[in-house]
Amino acid sequence: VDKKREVILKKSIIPVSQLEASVFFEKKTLSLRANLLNSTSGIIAEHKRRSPSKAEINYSFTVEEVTKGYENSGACGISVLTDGKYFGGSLDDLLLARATVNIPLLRKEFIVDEYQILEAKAYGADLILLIAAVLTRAEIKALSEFAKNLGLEVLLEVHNQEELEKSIMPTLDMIGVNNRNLKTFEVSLDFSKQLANQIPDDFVKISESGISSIEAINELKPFGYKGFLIGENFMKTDNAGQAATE
Ligand code: IGP
Repeated sequence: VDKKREVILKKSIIPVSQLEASVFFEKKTLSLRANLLNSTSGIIAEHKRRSPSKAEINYSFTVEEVTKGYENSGACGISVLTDGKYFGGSLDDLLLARATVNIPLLRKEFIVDEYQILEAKAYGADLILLIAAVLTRAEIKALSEFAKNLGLEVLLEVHNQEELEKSIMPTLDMIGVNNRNLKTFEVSLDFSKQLANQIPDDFVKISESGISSIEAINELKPFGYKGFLIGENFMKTDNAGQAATE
């Protein structure tokens, strides 16, 4: 984490004062938590061009086409990958998404520093992701408090019981169980099923990754999941976006 932080701070050529001058600091953020609690679909659709587990998913659509399609299809929110190295995304993708849709936007990134949260806010995000696998409890606390103070919601991602136990704190809004093991890329809905009853009810539960059918969603709902984060299955279709309703 320290190494990654160094790299980020070296790259951070935009001064904090300039980020803070963004119009989005004035704008009230949209609540994904509220949308998930009020929705029956619970779909959070992701913009993802490629990934470490799948070299290429889709490069043939613009961010605007994909995100407009997601919004029109009734998604509760959209996740935008901004990591360039592994996912081919950028902060510009987030900004283009913000200019296109009026539903909550998640900055999907490996966040290790407050600077990245300021960027998220400056480029129009409504919520951020924190990944328990790469952060200590103290880091999760500091970063989530920082985000909440900017009016951003916080989605914490866990993959096992240990990560969940170390992370529970009131500054989190939603807890997502990643069905994909980030080290082995093994995917199983069982991860969501096994952890479900250990997530306190104060947090909205989201199941992430490897969801490719309505049957999968119907299987997860009885475990209390309100949100379903879906990337590849939508992006790989010829009509990314439209697919979200089918
Ligand atoms: C989406 P999928 O299998 O539907 O494309 O997965 C999303 O859950 C996945 O992209 C993801 C992710 C992450 C990416 C979950 N957690 C952390 C990068 C970093």
